[in-house]
Amino acid sequence: MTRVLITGFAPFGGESVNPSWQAASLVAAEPPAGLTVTAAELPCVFGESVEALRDAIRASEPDLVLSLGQAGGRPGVTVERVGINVDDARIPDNAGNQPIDEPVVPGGPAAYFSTLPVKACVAAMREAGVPAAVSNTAGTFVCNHIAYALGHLIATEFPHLRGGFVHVPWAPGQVTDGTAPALPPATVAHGLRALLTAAARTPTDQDLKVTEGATH
Ligand code: PCA
Repeated sequence: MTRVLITGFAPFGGESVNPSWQAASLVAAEPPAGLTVTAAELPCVFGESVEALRDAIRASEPDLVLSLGQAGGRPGVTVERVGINVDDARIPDNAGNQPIDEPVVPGGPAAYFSTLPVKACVAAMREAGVPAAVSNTAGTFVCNHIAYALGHLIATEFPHLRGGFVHVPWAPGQVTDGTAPALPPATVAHGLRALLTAAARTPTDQDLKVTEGATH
């Protein structure tokens, strides 16, 4: 049995839901075969979110951590390749913090790569019929903060762990004016089950060698 911790974020930016937490809850309620899945909701707050992530890892002792966040405007589920050591907030977080060009971890490395097999994860979601792509930037807000902090926790405190970050699109109820793409959380959850199954059976150093390069 592979033990999985899946995290989603609380709503932020004045929204009433966050599809990352909706999808995380759905996966935990109906996990894929062979996996036990625990879900934890992280506050959308710099710093506090990292403490909540560390507490959830200690409590659930996972083999694999998948952290999710909302990326409004993206048309598919995006598997982040990298988290960078910078907080540069476009809007305040849920506690009113708005850091500009501060490190996530002072003195830490510039970046951490995902320790999930990102291309196998994308391929598995596509095979499940869910639009997916590799992303080379998680932005510079709280999601990147957690993508980087997860890499740092793995590098410094939980060396047996593998983990990575995935952004999910808006849910249909969040965009009703027809100008932006949306994906139901149930569809996202269906793709994430396939992603987790692939991640559990694919060692990170045996990821697929397939073209996913992008100009962004
Ligand atoms: N998305 C934000 C933070 C929380 C979330 O769900 C982001 O992309 O940084």
